[in-house]
Amino acid sequence: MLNIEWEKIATAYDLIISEIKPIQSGLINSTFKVVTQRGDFIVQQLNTSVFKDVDAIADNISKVGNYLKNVFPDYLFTHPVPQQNGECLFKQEDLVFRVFPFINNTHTIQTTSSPHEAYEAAYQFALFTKKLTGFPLATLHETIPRFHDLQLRYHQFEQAVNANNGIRKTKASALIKEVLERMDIVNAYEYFITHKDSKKRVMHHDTKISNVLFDAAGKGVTVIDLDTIMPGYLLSDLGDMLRTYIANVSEEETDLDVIFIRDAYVKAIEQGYKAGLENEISSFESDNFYLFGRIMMYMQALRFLTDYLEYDIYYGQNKEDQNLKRALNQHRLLELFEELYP
Ligand code: GN1
Ligand code: MG
Repeated sequence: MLNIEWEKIATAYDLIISEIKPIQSGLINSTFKVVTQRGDFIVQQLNTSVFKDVDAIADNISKVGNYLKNVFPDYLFTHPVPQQNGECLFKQEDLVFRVFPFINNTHTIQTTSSPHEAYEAAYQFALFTKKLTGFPLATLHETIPRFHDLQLRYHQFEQAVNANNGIRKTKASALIKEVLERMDIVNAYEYFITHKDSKKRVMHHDTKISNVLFDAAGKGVTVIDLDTIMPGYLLSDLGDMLRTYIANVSEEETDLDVIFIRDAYVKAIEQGYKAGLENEISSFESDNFYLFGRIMMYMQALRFLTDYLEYDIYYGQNKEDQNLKRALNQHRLLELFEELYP
């Protein structure tokens, strides 16, 4: 952990911080809950090697936030907190921070442990996209260019395979072979995105369960973690929910024999999403629901395996061969998913 100069952050945002608590929040950014004289806030440090253009992120969030404030004033959107000088991003040498209000009486969860939670989350992600139906899509930046482009991810994987001639390539050889052979999924992806009835919308692009706020009664309240809001296809959000909610274990599970798929969660995602998006979803998109899951499970296997071959520059590792193990997990999930939903 880099040295965070909390006093400077406190001054910039006019906060007197009395408590700082790190919050577990994924592989990329670092997040803290702080208690202050002005209430509780979330302080997030952006990972600038992943998010190279932090101003683009801030601009997207501000445009979407303003639109929602004007058109749907009742929609709960977590607007970033400005500093005293009006800027939202606080830059301290190489580090970049922003602050969000902590929404009282809400909490996040780390794992999906009932179909109800899956339904509520899917409903909230769909509602977010639905509310932004009239938003001018072309004004959004692509905060990570071609983020969920499966063709690109496949290509990056091939390059990583060709560039690595070390022990890791030997260790991963069986999986590399299997993964390289799945061009059928890349082709299905191409078919989907080039079809006349697939539509670009404002998508969240990181729909894991910990990016949803829940209230005490277990109802979804809103979605958070808005760095990757950008134009995209339904496959991104629906696919990543399938990837992250339907298994009984997380992507960190290393015993492949214990993984199974919970059908009730698959149904809950589909129903919750359709309820949130209402008539906005086309029958073509709806018919490709399972394809979205295959695409995102496969993409994540590719991304973890690419990172393994590139010595963990993106995801990091805190256990030996962790990214290989994650890739094996995602590949197993894909196999199980394809068996159940051919
Ligand atoms: C990253 O850090 P986190 O969990 O929010 C990644 C996602 C991956 C996920 C896999 C910007 O998200 O795309 O699916 O790890 N985010 C980025 O755990 O690359
Ligand atoms: Mg994230």
